[in-house]
Amino acid sequence: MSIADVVPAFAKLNLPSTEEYRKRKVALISGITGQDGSYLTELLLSKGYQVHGIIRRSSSFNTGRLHHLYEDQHERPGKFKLHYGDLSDSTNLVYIIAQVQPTEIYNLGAQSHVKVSFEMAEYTGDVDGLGTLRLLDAVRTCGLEKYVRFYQASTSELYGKVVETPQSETTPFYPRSPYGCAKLYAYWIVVNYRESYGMFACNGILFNHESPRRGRTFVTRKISRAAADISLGKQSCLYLGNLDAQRDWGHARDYVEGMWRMLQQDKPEDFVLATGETHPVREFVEKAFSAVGIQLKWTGTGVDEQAIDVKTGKAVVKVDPKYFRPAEVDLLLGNPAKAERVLGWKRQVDFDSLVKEMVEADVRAAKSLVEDQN
Ligand code: NDP
Ligand code: GDR
Repeated sequence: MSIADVVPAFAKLNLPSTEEYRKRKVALISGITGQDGSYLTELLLSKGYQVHGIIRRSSSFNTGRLHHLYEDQHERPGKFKLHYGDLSDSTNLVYIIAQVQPTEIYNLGAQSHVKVSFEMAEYTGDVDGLGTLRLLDAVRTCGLEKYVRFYQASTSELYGKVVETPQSETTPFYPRSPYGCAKLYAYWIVVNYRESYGMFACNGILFNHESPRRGRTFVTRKISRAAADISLGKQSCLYLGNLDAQRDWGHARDYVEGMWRMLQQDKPEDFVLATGETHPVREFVEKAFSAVGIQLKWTGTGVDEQAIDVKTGKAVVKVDPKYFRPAEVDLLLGNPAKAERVLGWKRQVDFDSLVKEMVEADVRAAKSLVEDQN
């Protein structure tokens, strides 16, 4: 029995066959204001989708990453719409889904910062874990479980403590943070709803992906901004936590293409998206500073480790233990073989190009800010 059988309002939705329904190409994105949301919106609009996004009410401006698209939509009305909502509000999710009647849902909304999740564990569990359940149940409440394709933003943080490398779809999970634990619940509820209700629901287990639109408190963007600002004399020193952590870093634009491909398959499956390379935080620092012409020399160990600008002799990178995490994920290295074979997906941007693009964008932004202030 579906909701349409018991609630008259839903019976009025008058749904066509699944084939007819899917021809409409209507996407709903939670987390549309984030890094991935903005790239995914660009991709889907370019493919002729009507794109709807869920945004949170905020006292400060939170649609900066979408600004260029929003302006453009005044020229092409009806292709892009934002709805106020929140993954903690079930009624609101039901209302949005009933209104939009999406063919594809991309659940990218999350409290996505691992370190913050130790401080806001319950909230992270609510939004990242139960929020996924709420969205899936909202689909069922609207009687759309056989109509909607569902993408879940799962993460390499599920692997956590190293059990094996490279990590693939069959590697056991061992999360190391409240964020990882919340995403573990989300991963399994997606699998469960797929198996229980025949939903087309997929987990994309994505390794770290970055871009000039990356949030400023994630390590790559924190480094690229600092390299830009230090080279322009606007900052003197960058303080970081664990320099030894190793990550498999790709470009966000490549990864949203993989998300879309997962929902175009004949059957729903889970996929790892990764580059198959890993690099320590320290190497990202070296390459970023080198991109602005600063060569570094490392001295000291542990909390006393620092990087000296070879030309000036000044310390430009230092360790601050306040950025250490109660439990760390030491090494992530993904195996994207299944995605390459089944989806025909492959990352396009390599590590060096990623670092260069991020640093150059931050140098441009810092210079234009200086010009604005003059
Ligand atoms: P961001 O942090 O840039 O974006 C998160 C988005 O979620 C923002 O739009 C944010 O809104 C929204 N959001 C936060 N809380 C809520 C809530 N309670 N209800 C509704 N929306 C909410 O993340 P990314 O774009 O980098 O990542 C997208 C998704 O992919 C996330 O789920 C993340 O956990 C996951 N992921 C990311 C990876 C990466 O390397 N980037 C790797 C693997 C998984 P607002 O702008 O208002 O804060
Ligand atoms: P991560 O990304 O935790 O992998 O989660 P983040 O960039 O925050 O950290 C990567 C590694 O760098 C170390 N580190 C620091 N991290 C931050 N943020 N700030 C610092 O100053 C710093 N110094 C060192 C961290 O300890 C860590 O080892 C990201 C998020 O996008 C998640 O949502 C996503 O699921 C995973 O990637 C895959």
